[in-house]
Amino acid sequence: MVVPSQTALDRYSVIKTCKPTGFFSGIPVINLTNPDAKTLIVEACQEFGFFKLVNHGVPLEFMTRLEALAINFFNLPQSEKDKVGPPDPFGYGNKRIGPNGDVGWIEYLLLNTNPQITSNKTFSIFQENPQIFREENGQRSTGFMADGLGIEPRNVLSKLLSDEKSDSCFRLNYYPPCPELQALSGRNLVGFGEHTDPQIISVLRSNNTTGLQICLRDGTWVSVPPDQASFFINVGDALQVMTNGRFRSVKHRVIADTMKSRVSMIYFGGPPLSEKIAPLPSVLAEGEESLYEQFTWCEYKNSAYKSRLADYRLGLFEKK
Ligand code: GA4
Repeated sequence: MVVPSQTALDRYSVIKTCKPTGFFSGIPVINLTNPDAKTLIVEACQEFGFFKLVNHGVPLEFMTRLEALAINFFNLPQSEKDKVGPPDPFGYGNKRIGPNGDVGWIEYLLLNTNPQITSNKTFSIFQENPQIFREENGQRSTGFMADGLGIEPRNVLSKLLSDEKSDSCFRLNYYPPCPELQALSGRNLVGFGEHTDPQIISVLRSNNTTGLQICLRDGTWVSVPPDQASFFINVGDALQVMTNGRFRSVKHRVIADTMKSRVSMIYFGGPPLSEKIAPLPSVLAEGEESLYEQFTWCEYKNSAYKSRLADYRLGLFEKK
């Protein structure tokens, strides 16, 4: 057994730990070619705010190639990586997440999906790829969501993601293994602390390493079995508001693995900055009022960047 030294422990001391939990077998799996897909997606978004997409049409080889590029980047000498950091908010980050003191056992690259905004050479390799996440998965899923909810027109959500002014971003996360700490305490390090995503939806693809956990309605945390061939979709805060609380913005977190590194890529689909975020009229029943004060995406994003990861960000916008 590896016995960790005091210095090794000091290195970890600011990062929270967490006991491993069992795999959850109840994650909804959606096959977009299934005629019931829209109904199943709506059910999944209401109950979990989360589902797994299979038969999405993106070849595994494409994802593996992208993953190899990401690993190449994270394997660069620290001094090279530091040249494209710190993230403000875009760029390379190491342990620090966001501007308000959150930390995790993670390295990452946060990119704007609009190439005009970040024109760095390191980033340009990845900048064409969010399109695959967005078009094949994000826009198709939101189309099914709108259909399932009976929203007219069907493209009202997906249009916000494809708008040339859409405020979306792409994130590459690298979670190194943490064997020393596990040996000492039987606990794992928290890679990315619990939070909800502020945007409309997030589309995630990871390698076959465990780590992602979601919080169920009753507050229990469960582990999502990894599947490198699939994509996972998260409902974000903006979509919770647009459905007047019918869809749940899912609380989730990532625990570092003891032995294997976890590599994930996530597209966060946000609307244009000036977009008003409010329940879609066709979602509301007769006489039903919005649960939230009206705000723009820009206002919500500014407020999110003043918060800590685990804060309940929608609370500030709920009607009293
Ligand atoms: C969570 C979802 C996305 O990863 C992200 C994150 C952002 C960041 O890492 O800079 C935030 C976090 C996320 C929510 C609250 C704020 C902003 C860190 C943080 C403490 C890129 C995003 O859009 O919001």
